[in-house]
Amino acid sequence: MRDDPRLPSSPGFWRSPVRGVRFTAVLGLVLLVGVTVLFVTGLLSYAAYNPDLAPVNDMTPDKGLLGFYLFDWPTDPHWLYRLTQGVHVTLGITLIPVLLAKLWSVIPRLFALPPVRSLAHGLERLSLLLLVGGGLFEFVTGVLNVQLDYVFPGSFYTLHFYGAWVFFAAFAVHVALKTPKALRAVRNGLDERDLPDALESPNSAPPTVSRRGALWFVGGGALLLFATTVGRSFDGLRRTALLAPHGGADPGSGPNGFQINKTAAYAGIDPAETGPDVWRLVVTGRGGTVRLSRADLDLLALHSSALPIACVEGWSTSDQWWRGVRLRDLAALVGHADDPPDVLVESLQRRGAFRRAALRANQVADPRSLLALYVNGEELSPDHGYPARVIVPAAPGVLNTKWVARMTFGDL
Ligand SMILES: Nc1nc2c(c(=O)[nH]1)N[C@H]1C(S)=C(S)[C@@H](COP(=O)(O)O)O[C@H]1N2
Ligand SMILES: [Mo]
Repeated sequence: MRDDPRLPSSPGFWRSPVRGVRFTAVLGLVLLVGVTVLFVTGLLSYAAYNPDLAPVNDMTPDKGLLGFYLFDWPTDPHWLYRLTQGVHVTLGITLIPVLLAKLWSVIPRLFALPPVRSLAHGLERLSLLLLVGGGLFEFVTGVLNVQLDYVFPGSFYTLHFYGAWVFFAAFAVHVALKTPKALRAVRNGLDERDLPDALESPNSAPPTVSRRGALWFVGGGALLLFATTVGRSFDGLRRTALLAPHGGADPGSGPNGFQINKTAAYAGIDPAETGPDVWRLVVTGRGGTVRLSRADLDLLALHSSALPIACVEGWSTSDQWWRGVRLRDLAALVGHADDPPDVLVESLQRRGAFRRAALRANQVADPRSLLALYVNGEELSPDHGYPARVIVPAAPGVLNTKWVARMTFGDL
């Protein structure tokens, strides 16, 4: 039965002459580097949310030991998150053809009989289940989140974070077991017909493409995805990002003409609530509470900083020219003059995960961190957060709360 070529358990069933140890090894080595970068930049993205700071930022409560590595996310360089998250999302999308080709190349193994030859073999197969399942899960959840705009509201972080650890644990086992062989294979030191579990078909069909051609095909696919994705992170190239989600708000042109995540209408901001007679910013600290109108804010010392918006979805803008009140000056107004503490920022928005965010003391203290009133020389547009929004260097977009109504310093 093992050799009945009508059954997928027979090596003769799989007839592509492209399959072989070398083909698999090249793809595997690309993934070794690529997936490691994805894992590291993903963990950095999680750290950038400041999940240890306050429950409102903690997108994965009960992370337990998996949060062991968290550190104070810095404010320098100011494009840090733009870089790490741009790499994470762009590389993740680019690697899709490589992942699929790698899985395709080893499919015969999935059906090989007997399913378990020894304890060690059984354990290896179990790790493969986690590897393949975890890998597909990470790529699928990541792509869905980026392309479909939060299909798992609130739970994406939890799913993607736990999935990453499962995937990477299995990946590390797999790498330890396979890398020596993969390296030998690409250096040509391996004749796979000598191996007990060769990938090469004993019954191969006439070739329609060479192995090298097949690798070029995979690489070309990856390059095409890269070319139609990378523009998300560069203003001038935005229109080349054919794979970026379309149909969202058109930012138009002019000073406020840069990417909009959620519009004021989507967030349920009623223009009547932001008018000069109604809107007040309520700032609280150990020294008490002050209520400021937009005109009051204009009378405080205004400062400028050039900072980008960089979203977890991988897109970012170039630096915009923001003008507003320094967060540390607002802290000083309510009794935190020398040593600004953490702050909880709350929006007028009533529903949605991003209506509140906590910032760490180092972010409050940075002189470039603003409660912005203007951008590129003009009043903030409603969609960019009028009457006031937070902007902090190097932070993920979600920490840059729009339509701010309340700020509470200290005691988070
Ligand atoms: N109140 C509120 N603030 C918010 C959001 C939101 O949904 N509600 N989205 C955040 C996210 S995820 C990003 S990326 C930035 C986008 O800012 P922009 O729309 O001005 O580009 O705003 C942030 N501030
Ligand atoms: Mo975002």
